Amino acid sequence: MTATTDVSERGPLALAIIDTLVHRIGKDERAARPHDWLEATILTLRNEIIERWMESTKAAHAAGAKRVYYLSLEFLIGRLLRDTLANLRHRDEVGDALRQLGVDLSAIEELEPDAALGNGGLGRLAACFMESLATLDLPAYGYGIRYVNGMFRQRIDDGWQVELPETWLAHGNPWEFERRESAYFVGFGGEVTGDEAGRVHWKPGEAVEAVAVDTPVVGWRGKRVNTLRLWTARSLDPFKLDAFNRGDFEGAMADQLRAESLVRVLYPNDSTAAGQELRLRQEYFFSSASIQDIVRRHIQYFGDIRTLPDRAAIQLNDTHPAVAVAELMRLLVDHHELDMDAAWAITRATFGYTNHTLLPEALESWPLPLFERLLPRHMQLVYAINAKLLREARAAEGIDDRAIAAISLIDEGGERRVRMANLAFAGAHSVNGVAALHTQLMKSTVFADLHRLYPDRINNKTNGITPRRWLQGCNPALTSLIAEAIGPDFTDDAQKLPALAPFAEDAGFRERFAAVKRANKVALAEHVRDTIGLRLDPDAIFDVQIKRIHEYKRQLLNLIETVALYDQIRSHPERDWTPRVKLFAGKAASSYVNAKLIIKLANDVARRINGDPSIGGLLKVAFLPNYNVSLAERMVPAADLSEQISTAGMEASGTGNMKFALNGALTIGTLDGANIEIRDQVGADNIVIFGMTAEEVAAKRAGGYAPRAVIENSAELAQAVNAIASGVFSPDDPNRYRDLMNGLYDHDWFMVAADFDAYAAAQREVDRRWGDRDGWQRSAIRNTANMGWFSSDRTIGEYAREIWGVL
Ligand code: 26V
Repeated sequence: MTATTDVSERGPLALAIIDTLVHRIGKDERAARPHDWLEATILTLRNEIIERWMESTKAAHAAGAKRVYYLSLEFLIGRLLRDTLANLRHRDEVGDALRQLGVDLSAIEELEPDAALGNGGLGRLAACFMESLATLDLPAYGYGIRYVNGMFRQRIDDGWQVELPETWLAHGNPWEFERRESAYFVGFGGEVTGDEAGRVHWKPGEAVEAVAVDTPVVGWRGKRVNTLRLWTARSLDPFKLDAFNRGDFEGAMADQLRAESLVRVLYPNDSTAAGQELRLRQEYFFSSASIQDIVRRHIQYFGDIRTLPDRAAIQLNDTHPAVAVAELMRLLVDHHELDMDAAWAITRATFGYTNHTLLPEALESWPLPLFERLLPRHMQLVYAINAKLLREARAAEGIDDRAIAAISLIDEGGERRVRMANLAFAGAHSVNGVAALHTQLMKSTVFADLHRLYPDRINNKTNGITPRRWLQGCNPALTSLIAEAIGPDFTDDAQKLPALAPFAEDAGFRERFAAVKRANKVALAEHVRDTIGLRLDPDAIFDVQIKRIHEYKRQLLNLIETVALYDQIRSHPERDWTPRVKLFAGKAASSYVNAKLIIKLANDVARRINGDPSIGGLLKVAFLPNYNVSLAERMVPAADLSEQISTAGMEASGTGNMKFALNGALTIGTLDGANIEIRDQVGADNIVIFGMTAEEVAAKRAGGYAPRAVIENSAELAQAVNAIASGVFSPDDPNRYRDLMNGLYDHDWFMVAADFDAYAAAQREVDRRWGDRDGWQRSAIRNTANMGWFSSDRTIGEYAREIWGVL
């Protein structure tokens, strides 16, 4: 890219970008590469943000405002440039300035790496929440870890997933500010002693320094700029000069390496990752630094630690930061010399806890000896808290020994373990689920006994998504069309979207709505052709399942149904089949063997079906590599059908389901998580629901489920399962899927067989609806019109009023 336009036509913004390029990056415009333009643009934009950022902080300080602190080990932000420009209403101006310099803004936006500091839904939710907090003008900080390597990059080699390190910081990160002055000691291990005055002293055996790195978060219309504060680690004595001078270069670096290992990598959310020492170290590292920072700010502004709950609300994003409960207790008791009861009252009034999963393997607990070795003082405090908790429990009515054992912070069954969910529950005044069904299940299953003891604590906050990224940003054509129909007010308040509903009856509007979808499909088809060399028919149904690969999410159900459909088309080519494109994307945790095998199956099925000329292109299957936020932003606007087919009771909420429906896709889904509330909003006629309810799943499990009989009773299912098991899709290794398919016969934990016939019938219902073109478009429009409620602005409003007391 070189400047081609007349230099005299350059406006002040273009000149500012050139100035940044020369003085900050050290290049002239002829030498500048596209990445240099990206960096110069971000750095120039940052200058504008900084002033608003400082204003936001000053105003909150002056008002003595209560601040919200969102503690999360994951923030799946994706790219920032496009959304930041859009929120500042600055995109056209910056686009013009760059054009004067011969640079294409969209092209450099595509060069920005995704900040992939999260696994999936939980991390993306944290990112949507940060944007909504700024949009609602609430003073808030996100706290997390600045991982050097975020979520791995996925390559597909011969159909198999290969994990490559993700290097989002390779070109530096122009968004961030390192705050060397905001640094804290974080200790591990060592010993605890007491003095004559009864004070307790913890002398850690090792310590690292946590250093703050801040990223600005700009709300809609730039109203407010909040801070995402991610911690990086430094050794206290980064370079032991004496060792170096003796020639012991490795010894000199060892401490630094140990510190760096803390922030090196994001843990995958699979069961093998659970219980690893480095993970607990990460959890304590970022919780301790964050709590120290919050307490320091409170003392600096307000002087008295006892008013903390009036000025700070700390939300725990799952149990990953639950050790923060013990850390705040430690600071209150050991440093601020409060007694246990006073400290406990402050702690409970300050924390809220959000649960994001009921899967038993994801409920964190730490072997007691490990917890004690790493955090000896916190162990004592956990015992002390537990004593209080169990005293309260014993005094309550109807709590027997079994309930006491379930409530205890210590799991005594087998190897003793510290239960982080119980600690978070006990240490918070609010405990919330993320969709109505999930919250109900929290009360009746995992937290049943704690709920009986504290019946007012559990509450629901159904998840949401930011419409700035997930409608306006990713689907500008649909945004313009909606604005033409109902005016632009919906961009300030997504709950105005229902005004679009009457347009479902307007034939002209339906055509334009369909044309936008088709253009998005053409764009995605081009991307698919460029990345995996497959040609897609944009007039086929684009049927999309994109999410982490997990057995409970049942990509396997979709694949088996795909095989059954393929078989049907081959057997009955004369029937009036609906052309379909099955699109998959998602990452499997590297040690999750079945998940990786499911990716291989998707690719094997794709190769066979896409290469079979006898089905006349009626069915195509594609697995798109390296699913991330940016790929989702391409796929969501192009989907006709959204696959949300988890085993009922297992998906806490889902948020992908919301993104698709907002962009006019119909959902095929089970009555699980937020699907239920989506049905309530869009209307049962505009969604395709199938399968067992959570209650039916539980009853079937309890009653002894026999999948073999189910498979043998369904000709279509048996045919598909046997074809996969016998190697029809893996002639190079006919046994590749034998065990996976035998698992369906033997136990079928996720009830793929039990739901198969209902799912296949639901897919034929989708075909039928697609055949009624007007009916489909009506439904699509009603989906968009009725999804405003799922804006994360609504969700954050509820947290703010009902948990944090800040609205
Ligand atoms: C668990 C573990 C355990 C082992 C160590 C690493 C690790 C990392 C994350 C997790 C928890 C995963 C929980 C989660 O992502 N839940 C998802 O949260 C979404 C937002 O609320 C929700 O929409 C999804 O349904 C839910 O699966």
